[in-house]
Amino acid sequence: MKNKEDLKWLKTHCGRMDHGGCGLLVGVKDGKIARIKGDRQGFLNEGYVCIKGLNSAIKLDSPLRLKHPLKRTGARGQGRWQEISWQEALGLIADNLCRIRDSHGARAVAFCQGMPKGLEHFVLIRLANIFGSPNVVASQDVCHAPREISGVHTCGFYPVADFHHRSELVVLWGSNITETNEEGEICSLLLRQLRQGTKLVVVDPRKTALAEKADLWLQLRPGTDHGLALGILNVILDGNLYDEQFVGNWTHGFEELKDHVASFTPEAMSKATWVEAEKIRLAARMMSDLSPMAIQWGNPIEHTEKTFHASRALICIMAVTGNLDVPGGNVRAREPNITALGKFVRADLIPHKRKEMIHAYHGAIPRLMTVPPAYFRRAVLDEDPYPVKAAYIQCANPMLSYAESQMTHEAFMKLDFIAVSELVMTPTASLADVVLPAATQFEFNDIGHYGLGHGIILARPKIVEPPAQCWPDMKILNELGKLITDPTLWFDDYEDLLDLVLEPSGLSYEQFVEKGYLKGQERFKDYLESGFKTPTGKVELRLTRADQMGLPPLPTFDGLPDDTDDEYPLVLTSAKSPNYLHSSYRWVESLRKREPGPFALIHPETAGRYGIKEGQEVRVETRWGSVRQKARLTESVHERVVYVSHGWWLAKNGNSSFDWKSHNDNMLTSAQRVGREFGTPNLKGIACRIRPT
Ligand SMILES: Nc1nc2c(c(=O)[nH]1)N[C@H]1C(S)=C(S)[C@@H](COP(=O)(O)OP(=O)(O)OC[C@H]3O[C@@H](n4cnc5c(=O)[nH]c(N)nc54)[C@H](O)[C@@H]3O)O[C@H]1N2
Ligand SMILES: Nc1nc2c(c(=O)[nH]1)N[C@H]1C(S)=C(S)[C@@H](COP(=O)(O)OP(=O)(O)OC[C@H]3O[C@@H](n4cnc5c(=O)[nH]c(N)nc54)[C@H](O)[C@@H]3O)O[C@H]1N2
Ligand code: SF4
Ligand SMILES: [Mo]
Repeated sequence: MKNKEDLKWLKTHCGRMDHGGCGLLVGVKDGKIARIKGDRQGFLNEGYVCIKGLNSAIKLDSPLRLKHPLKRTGARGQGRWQEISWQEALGLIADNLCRIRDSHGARAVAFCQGMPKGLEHFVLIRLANIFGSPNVVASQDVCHAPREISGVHTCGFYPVADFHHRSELVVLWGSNITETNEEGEICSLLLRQLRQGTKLVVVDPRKTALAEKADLWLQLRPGTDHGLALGILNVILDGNLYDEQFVGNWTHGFEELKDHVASFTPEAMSKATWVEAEKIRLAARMMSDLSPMAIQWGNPIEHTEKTFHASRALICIMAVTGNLDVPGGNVRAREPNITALGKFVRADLIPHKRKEMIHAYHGAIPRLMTVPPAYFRRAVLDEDPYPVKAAYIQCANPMLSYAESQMTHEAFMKLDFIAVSELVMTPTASLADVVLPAATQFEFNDIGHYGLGHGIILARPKIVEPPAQCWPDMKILNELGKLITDPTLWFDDYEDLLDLVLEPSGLSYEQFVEKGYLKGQERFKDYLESGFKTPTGKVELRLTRADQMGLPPLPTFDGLPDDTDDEYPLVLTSAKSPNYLHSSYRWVESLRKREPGPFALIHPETAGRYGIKEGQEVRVETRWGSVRQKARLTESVHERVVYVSHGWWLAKNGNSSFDWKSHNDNMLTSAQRVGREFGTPNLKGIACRIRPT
């Protein structure tokens, strides 16, 4: 145990272990991080810190970290590399990207990002825009675009749960924030409210810790969120349980929605969702009686091809119960006085982007600005709608994170050129032509939460030096930008990008660090003055521009994402691990000790039926593929539901080759059929079966 006195304590915010957000106190000794604890003054966390946060500095000293740029010498994926200088690495990338731009156009180069980790995501978009490629590929198809963009079309903004003001009711709809803390909705604020008497409804197929605490737990069939939301809407509208004044003054299409949901009775929806009709009625009554209500909506509503309907139906519930943009409800977070996203990413330089993005040719929803991975890979494999030949990838492991990993592999094997910026060698980096060693959290100055729509940005100042040859992604992109685009649009020092974000605030980065965070003005119900930012100025329960946009005008239930049958009688789903971020950090020993391998949650009755014992390895199969995981028997899941662990891969032969097939849940998913609006594949609610191996 280190003596407290030996340590120099510095303040920063956590990042890159999830969306980030917790204020941290970091104890440093001899240039190394020795301890981490939660900062009681943290605006979002009030001293809380999770297990990933506590372990987040250990990775910095891992012997597995990449320390030099690498050039592929053998065949793609063979694991033969040569160390090269940064100059040579950037030169190689520049030559190849420019060669492909000259022969196939800038749009043949894709810029790929995983979960946005910090400012690097927006610098990547800036680079793509200046380079002239409309194709920034991201996981938004299954992560936040459905919520955000359905919100923008329905009510003119992205309605986020407001935990900073008291709610009478919180509904955790497919969101397990004590374990995932998504987008900085840190659980400490919610837990405080629950202690103070806020009621809780949990919509989750699994009895989570919060479901145990809930006043009402709706254990739905995975992938039927749209059906459940419509059943609740039916009760609210049919029983006149809605906010008459708000509905009368501020909604468009109410009567049509009411007629439309008349057939989605609790009884009908109970069959589809497995939730008892009485519980659907009770949930609807609680949502109408208890005000303000905040719906904290999670990833699973975005993990089926029906996500547009699920997102729309939930926004309709927020609206008709009068909970949009009220304190303690679902609010439009006002941004602080900082540079607008469009200006930062130089959207002005690529006016044809909306028409030229790959997904525009697939009729995706307007305002979706990143390419869904399913459409990206079709462009590579089938040249549909046009060829894509190169990918620059940062902060992502698509071999694990995109649905249908086989398809990702085929696409990457076909690409003419791949560059990957990473911390360690991964299944994705192993397929690259050039691999760049990235600096990471604690090793450079960064800004957190920019562009997430929560009305706040967080200072993440550097705490320690990165290894000599590891560069922050922002620096890599700034230098690459000078080589492949107009150098006058880049900076001598990449840190000027931080100042560019802060410019309107009048603060330097150092002054921002002093403050810790910047928050937008706290204002509610702007619509009373200026209406909602939709074509009608009202919340569009029925979308007035639906026909024009080729979208369904009303949220509907047109069936399950996937049907079970005798061959595949069980239903597959998943949840994030509290110990890892997606496929990241399996190589951090302290985390690996906590969770050594992948496991599948199975109900004991079901396990018994298939002759499966606790801890035994099972094969989980869908119509698309099969994986092996260890059985963990638990009554917290329904008898017909199986949960698989997400994101597992293993390094073999001293880290020169990778097993990305045997345990990876995206071997069980398919990207062949996707929801047209967002290009979203089914990750949840997939028919499956199990057997002992
Ligand atoms: N089946 C299934 N698929 C899913 C999901 C699911 O629940 N089920 N979840 C989806 C969701 S919500 C998301 S957001 C995506 C996530 O998709 P990804 O973001 O691709 O997920 P990760 O596996 O975390 O990969 C991130 C990689 O970035 C690297 N990294 C970390 N820090 C840095 C850095 O500072 N610089 C660089 N260059 N690299 C860094 C890590 O080592 C890691 O390999 O996956 C989606 N895919
Ligand atoms: N520890 C950890 N934290 C993370 C991440 C991580 O990988 N690990 N990833 C980060 C990212 S990128 C994101 S987007 C967020 C996601 O954060 P969340 O939205 O909380 O994500 P999940 O854990 O996928 O799902 C939440 C809950 O949904 C339940 N669930 C499963 N299937 C269904 C279903 O069909 N319907 C409903 N209603 N519920 C279902 C699961 O049992 C789980 O309890 O977390 C972020 N934080
Ligand atoms: S909840 Fe997220 S931001 Fe907070 S310590 Fe954990 S990983 Fe970091
Ligand atoms: Mo995500």
